[in-house]
Amino acid sequence: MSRLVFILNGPNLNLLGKRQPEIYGAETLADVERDCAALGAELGLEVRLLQSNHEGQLVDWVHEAREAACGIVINPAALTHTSVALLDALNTFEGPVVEVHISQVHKREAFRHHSYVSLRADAVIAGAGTQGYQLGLRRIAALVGA
Ligand code: DHK
Repeated sequence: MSRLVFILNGPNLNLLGKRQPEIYGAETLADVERDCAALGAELGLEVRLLQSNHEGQLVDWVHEAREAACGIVINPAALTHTSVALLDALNTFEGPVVEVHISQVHKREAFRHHSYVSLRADAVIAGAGTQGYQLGLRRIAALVGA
């Protein structure tokens, strides 16, 4: 079995650390990548962190994950609330999927309360800050028996 976990990130998360730090915190996506790589090494998992502002690119990465990855941690960002295409792509992936939101979306605007991706996700983590990615990785490890 593959030991690779894809950590996928949607629109605007390239600005993590600079964008609304009062909501999303001061850590950057590079910090998230470093921390997840270190945790992955402990858990015996390799991680590949990817970010795109484009829905189709995220769909393509989910298709790649079908061949390459044992699990997916995904923060779809705004696509959470809009993207049937991403949901359909994730429905073609056989391994575990954990959905992560840095902020506690249920304390925010009503339009953030609905997630298409949650119809597929095996676990959903919201409001744990960037630590949510590591929690997601630990859950993938448990589900794949790493
Ligand atoms: C990130 C975003 O960019 C928003 O569009 C989502 C999510 C919430 C987050 O909390 O990580 O609504």
